[in-house]
Amino acid sequence: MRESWRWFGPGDPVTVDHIRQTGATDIVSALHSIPTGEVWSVDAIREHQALIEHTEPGLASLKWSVVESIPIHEDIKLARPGHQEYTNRWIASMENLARCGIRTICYNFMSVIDWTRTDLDFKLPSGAYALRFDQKKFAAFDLFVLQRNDAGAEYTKAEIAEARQIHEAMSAAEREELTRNIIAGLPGKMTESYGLDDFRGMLSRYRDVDHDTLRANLFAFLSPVLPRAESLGVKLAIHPDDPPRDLLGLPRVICTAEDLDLLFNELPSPSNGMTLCVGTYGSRPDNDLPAMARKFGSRIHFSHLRGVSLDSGEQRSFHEAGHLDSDVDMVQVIRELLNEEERRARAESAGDDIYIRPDHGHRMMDDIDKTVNPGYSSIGRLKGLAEIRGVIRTLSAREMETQS
Ligand code: DNO
Repeated sequence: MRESWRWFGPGDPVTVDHIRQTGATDIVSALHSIPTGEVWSVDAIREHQALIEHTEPGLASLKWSVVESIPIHEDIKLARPGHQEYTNRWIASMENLARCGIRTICYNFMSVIDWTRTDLDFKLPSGAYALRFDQKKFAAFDLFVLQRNDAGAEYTKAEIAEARQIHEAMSAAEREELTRNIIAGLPGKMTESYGLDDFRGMLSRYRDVDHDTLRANLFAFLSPVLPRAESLGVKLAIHPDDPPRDLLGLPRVICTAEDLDLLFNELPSPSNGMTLCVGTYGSRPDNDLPAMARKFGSRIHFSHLRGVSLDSGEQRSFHEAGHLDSDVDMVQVIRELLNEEERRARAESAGDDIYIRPDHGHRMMDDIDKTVNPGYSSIGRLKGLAEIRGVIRTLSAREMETQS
């Protein structure tokens, strides 16, 4: 298992030199300043790579091993006329990355919004802060801030009444903050930031796009991408939709084991892989994470290790829990990933390591008063990495014992 760490580039308050101190060996990064739909040139990739990989003598080196993510243009998701040109450009970026030795690429197929939370400062009993998705607040936004056409039909009368109360109790500043969190911005999102009107416009373009259509558009995108990826030795790792269900009337198609079955049955190329984002898949109670890790083992090229704790009443609401303290049995998930690596080693699939990263972390201790990217503070992630590393070492040592 290769320990990686996400770096957002030169503006990231957590620097490459800080990351080196965590003991992680690999970097997950992207060229966030290049607009969606433009090709990542070899020069731009090399420049970013040098920022990561240039190492002072005597220091441990880091390698940019995983891209998260090359964004996919909305025209591809909507299969609008001319979308093939955007697919060609996506392929050109992939080819340029491969030329620079970077061959694991995470991407997602979420429309209009990327990963979504309602609260960035949810206070935990420890005094640290976590990210949270609150279904009731989300409904308040959808129904009374956005006032989306047709939204009313998607909620029960009781839900609408509760959302109205929540909306009425919020100050103007709170409403603005909720709006900002949802439409403008979490770090690493692969979609544009919008004002409310543009946002409504973007949503309306999906009015006639149902699950089957969006899935067909995903498959149509992958059809020319996968053969090229295969010939370059590139592994694609689709990230699930977070949270894993329809939002704002948008269909979402990478949410469950059934969705993954459809994807891999349709396009069995070995380059067609996935990011096992434990926190995202774990945000719905019907996803059994250890079983998914076992079932899709050979498809997993990258894993985000974190977990959520679902609210006991409204199970569509959750907050991000400690890495080993969520509703998911993380030890069991890691055991499955180690088993998969064992299997690959026996099959001599050299170089087929699974990259893992501690995904998100609580904002805690010295980070509370610092400006950090929501979810991407250093101390909380370091705590997560340390816990995960302990599990990996312990399970690996036991495995060695049983073999000898
Ligand atoms: C959140 C992340 C997302 C993810 C992209 C993948 O922390 O998991 O930013 O990187 O959606 O394409």
